[in-house]
Amino acid sequence: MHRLVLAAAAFSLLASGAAAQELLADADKDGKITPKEYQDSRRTFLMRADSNKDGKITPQEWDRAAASTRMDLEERGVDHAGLVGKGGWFQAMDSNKDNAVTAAEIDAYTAVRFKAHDPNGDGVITRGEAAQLEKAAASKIK
Ligand SMILES: [Ca+2]
Ligand SMILES: [Ca+2]
Ligand SMILES: [Ca+2]
Repeated sequence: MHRLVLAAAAFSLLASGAAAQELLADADKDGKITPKEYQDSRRTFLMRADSNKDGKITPQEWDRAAASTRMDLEERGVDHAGLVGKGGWFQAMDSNKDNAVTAAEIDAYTAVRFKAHDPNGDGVITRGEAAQLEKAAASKIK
């Protein structure tokens, strides 16, 4: 059990659509993730890459953050750790193509992703939906 929890926590560091991280987004622990919870959690996680705190993530900052996350996950023996930060996320989030990602761009991006994670469109992601997403993400990554 302990092992499983640890693996889930490590997996949550992955910048992917994995269910573990969606569930950690559930700040008030009511079993449902609202758009605000999802966006807050993703923004907080991703903006940690902004090492000089100027409000913008540059490709260099992104690569550094992804590399340290990869190293951390590899140490813990997490599968697919080498894929962290390589999924074209930076380009996808940089909507105005100025080669920097801001908190506002992250919010815009996660608003769209949230809808994709809420297949029945009731405005919240439930644990059941998150579990389905995990399966879908796992089959895509292989
Ligand atoms: Ca909640
Ligand atoms: Ca920066
Ligand atoms: Ca930008």
